Amino acid sequence: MSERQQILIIDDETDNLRILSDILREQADIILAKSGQQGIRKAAELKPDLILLDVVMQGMDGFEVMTTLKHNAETSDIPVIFITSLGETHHEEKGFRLGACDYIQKPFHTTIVLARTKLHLELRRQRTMLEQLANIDPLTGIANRRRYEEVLKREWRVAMRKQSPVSLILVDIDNFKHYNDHFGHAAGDKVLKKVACAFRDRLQRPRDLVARFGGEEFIILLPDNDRQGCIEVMERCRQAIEQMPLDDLNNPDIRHITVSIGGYTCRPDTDSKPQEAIKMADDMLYMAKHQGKNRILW
Ligand code: GH3
Ligand code: MG
Ligand code: MG
Ligand code: MG
Repeated sequence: MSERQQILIIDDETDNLRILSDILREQADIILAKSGQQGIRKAAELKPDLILLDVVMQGMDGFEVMTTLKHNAETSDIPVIFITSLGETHHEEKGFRLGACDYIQKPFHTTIVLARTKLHLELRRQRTMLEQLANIDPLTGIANRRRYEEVLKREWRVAMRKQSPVSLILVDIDNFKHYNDHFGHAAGDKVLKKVACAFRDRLQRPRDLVARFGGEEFIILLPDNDRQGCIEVMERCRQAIEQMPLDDLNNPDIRHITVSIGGYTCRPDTDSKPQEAIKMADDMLYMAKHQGKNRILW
């Protein structure tokens, strides 16, 4: 994670924008906004790592900007430092109450601005790294089971509220032990990566999620997708793997692998639980294996 971070500076005075960007340019890439509205737009669009926010501004003031940022899920996580001429304790208290991570008074000292932005950028970097470690499967780069279950719980609640269907798909590679025994674990790992990419490429909607569920098992979540949509995705995934060439892995004996897939669609209500839906998909997968593998069942 050596890529440069981004700081968004929101201030209605051009001189302040210039001075601050001169100071901070070495630490990060700088984005400028000359009004609250513009700042909110750029924050949502560019998702900077840190925001420096003036309070007294023409039009929308910094406190209002902060409130808007915190109410938008896309920007609520971005750390914000107020940088303002309002120096009384109750102003500072208000800033922190609204969710600021720091408060710097104008006229500011360069060294203090630098030290504090550096600290918050570093915290941000560490947080991103922890989130990756907690949510991403290191081998395949897709979501892990922990992440899947978290998203499933959230989508389950949404589906209950909207009375919409949710589909779950469980995939298991056929005879993968044999593949490993034949070509070694490293070759098996490469196959797992290719399979993960293939599934990710086959999902179309932004809320669809594929995760590595365990060893050679994958799980797909299709929010707002009915049984017919689920069957289509299952068949698309099955065919994608069956047709996926493995020639580049230097295995002349086995050029293709196959998967078995179990699917389950339901309309979540107060009596049903996400874990039960996973179990239903798993039962379907088990039957697909028993019926001869390389097939889908729902
Ligand atoms: P089936 O068609 O019944 O699913 O047979 P299978 O051999 O795929 O199933 P089984 O559960 O017996 O074995 C799964 C194998 O997956 C065991 C292990 O060698 C392999 N596996 C699990 N995790 C990994 C991994 O991270 N890397 C590699 N290379 N292989 C893995
Ligand atoms: Mg101002
Ligand atoms: Mg298995
Ligand atoms: Mg298997």
